Amino acid sequence: MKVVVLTGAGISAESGVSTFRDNGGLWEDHRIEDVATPEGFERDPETVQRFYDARRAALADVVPNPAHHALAELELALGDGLLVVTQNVDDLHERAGSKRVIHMHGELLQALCAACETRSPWAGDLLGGPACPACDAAALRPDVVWFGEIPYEMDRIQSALAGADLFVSIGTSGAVYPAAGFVQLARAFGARTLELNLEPSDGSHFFHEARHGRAGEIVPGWVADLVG
Ligand code: BV8
Repeated sequence: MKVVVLTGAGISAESGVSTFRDNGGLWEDHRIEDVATPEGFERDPETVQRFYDARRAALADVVPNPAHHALAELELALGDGLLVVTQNVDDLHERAGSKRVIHMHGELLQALCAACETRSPWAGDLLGGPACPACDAAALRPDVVWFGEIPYEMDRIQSALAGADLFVSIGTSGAVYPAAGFVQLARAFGARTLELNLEPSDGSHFFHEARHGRAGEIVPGWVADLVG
């Protein structure tokens, strides 16, 4: 069986990672367009670097929750029959043991050099302009996909959706494209579609089935039903 799982901020909520839209459109007290757009970075790089430095540092204080662990167990059962596509930039899937993960919106623990485009693992701060490990330029930015930028590995994701028997969306509001359109693509290729979310998302009507509740509770239950 080929399963594609899309995850969003809701799967990390119970680990203590704040979601984007649960506090009235403000995100860590910033407007998204001020901190998650190239224009915002151009306008005020220090604020954006500080915003991502704080989120990168906060990863040390959070741990995977039962939903992340359930997906890692599902990968043990399905092997390359499971692909996790995450919109999240945290490393909680990997810390729970998932190996087959695509970070379509990048990762907090990587830095991207605006001069040579090399991506380097990065655990510290980027404020203050440290040198790029590859080209030495002081041109490092967070390796995350901002609004208006092209998500990573779209070809690989689209071919996985085309071959999926089952598409499951976990903890996402269905507000941001192209991720929010994956359910329609999967369904058009004949996949069954299931939404696991705290409450109906913007795209709920596209799904064959939905289970609502906290990811830490409903995801382990769904995995147990699937692989027994
Ligand atoms: C692109 C990385 C072209 C940074 C992020 C007009 C109409 C349609 C589209 C557009 C438009 N104008 C512009 C666009 C395109 C734009 C877009 O979609 N804008 C939206 C706002 C309208 N998209 C882009 O620009 C993308 N690029 O389109 O390029 C292209 C496309 C295809 C191919 C080639 C070229 C790039 C978008 C990426 C932006 N970067 N993040 C960072 O993280 O710092 S977006 C960010 O918000 C996240 O990554 C995530 O993707 C997104 C949505 O957040 P969610 O994960 O869904 O979280 P949210 O808070 O919204 O919801 C949480 C959900 O969990 C809720 O439903 C809640 O109920 C639930 N929940 C809460 N607690 C729990 C829970 N569920 C279970 N258990 C719980 N405990």
